[in-house]
Amino acid sequence: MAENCRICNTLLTKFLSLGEMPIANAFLSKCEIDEEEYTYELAAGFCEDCKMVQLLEVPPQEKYLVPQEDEGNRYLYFASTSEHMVEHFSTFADEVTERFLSDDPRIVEIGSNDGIFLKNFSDDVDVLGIEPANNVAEVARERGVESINEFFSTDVAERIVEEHGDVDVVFGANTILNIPDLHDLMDGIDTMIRKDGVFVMEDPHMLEILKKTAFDQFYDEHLYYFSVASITNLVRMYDMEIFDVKKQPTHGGSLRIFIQRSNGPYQVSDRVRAVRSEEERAGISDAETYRAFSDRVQEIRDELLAFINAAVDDGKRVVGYGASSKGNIVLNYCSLGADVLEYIVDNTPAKQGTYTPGMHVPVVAPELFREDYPDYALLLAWNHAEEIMEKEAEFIEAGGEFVRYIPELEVL
Ligand code: DWN
Repeated sequence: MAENCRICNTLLTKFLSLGEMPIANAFLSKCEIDEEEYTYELAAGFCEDCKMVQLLEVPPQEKYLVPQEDEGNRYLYFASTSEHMVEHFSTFADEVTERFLSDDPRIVEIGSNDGIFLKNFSDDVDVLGIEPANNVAEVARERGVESINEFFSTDVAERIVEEHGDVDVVFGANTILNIPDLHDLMDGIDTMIRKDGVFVMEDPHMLEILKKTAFDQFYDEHLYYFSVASITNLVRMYDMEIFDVKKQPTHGGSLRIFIQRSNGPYQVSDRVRAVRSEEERAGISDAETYRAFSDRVQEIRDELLAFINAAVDDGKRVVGYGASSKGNIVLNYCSLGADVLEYIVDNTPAKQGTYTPGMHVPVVAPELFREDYPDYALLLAWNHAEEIMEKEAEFIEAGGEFVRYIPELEVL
């Protein structure tokens, strides 16, 4: 378990432990549920020097990118399962085309998943996805997105520049936080982007995690929880700077951060200072803020358990909605199993018919939910609440109720 910051080597201040956890995305087949599952201590620390919030123990990536018998590996998250996310990346592709592409346009995406972003560019733009999950990259290729099956590294960056040339834009959405060695990442970015090139990263924003007490963002895949404060310190080590930031509603509150070489062509937007000030007012640089966060996490658990136990005692039927990685953290941290949650609804075919890691709640298709509505549906994918509630309007009309626990317990 790391005691020192992976960015600047300062001793970390541990502030959160959610106990022994299975891998959040390691859904099990029926014959696997009797086997022992890999677990680790899910704990996080804060660096009082460079302000980076990070996981203390980093489980091996093969635990969620599961090796397959026929070689390769398999990952169970397909970004295009959400129509809102499809729209979100299409809009950003338009912005990239307008703001950042040169006459010899070239884009690389780190963690390109099923091609949700890169598929939006016209044929005259040279796009390349880097996606370590074989099954997910295959879907991207079917959509016409050239994808290489590797983890990003400086070596990969050098090869890309040799084979394709340097690039206008490197983008990573919900991926940069997964990369253990951010120094190697930054070396790779430095290798790939042109003199006037940009690096854009988009990940859950630590400010929003604090505001919403979104403790379920902490899990094995998410090694870092970024802020303008921490990323400013990281990119400065590579003679780069943040020139713009844009808040995004996705994944519970994300921040899109635009980075260029120091004194690059883009003027530094006022938004950078505004978000940085907001972070400071919220105590992002103060260890006490994180200790208070940890206390609020326990309060949410107590309230959620009290609600579910009362509902079950009252003879109500409760299910989960959205077999998200985040949901599995909540189920395990609160010990919510199949004795209280009948099943979890999910529209990802690869998850249907499996059991959740640790608590072994069965995952079913939405059709089963619609056949015989329960009383309550716990929004385990609370970040998609609007989209899910739109799709399941009939459940609400039939008297069913959605329940959310982030930012606080609420029957919707
Ligand atoms: O950071 C990550 C994000 C981007 O995706 C990864 N580490 C892994 C994954 O996290 P997650 O599993 O918590 O993501 P979501 O998007 O919150 O998962 C939502 C789940 O809900 C998916 O399994 C799909 C499902 N879903 C559904 O059943 N009906 C989603 C929508 C929108 C729906 O209408």
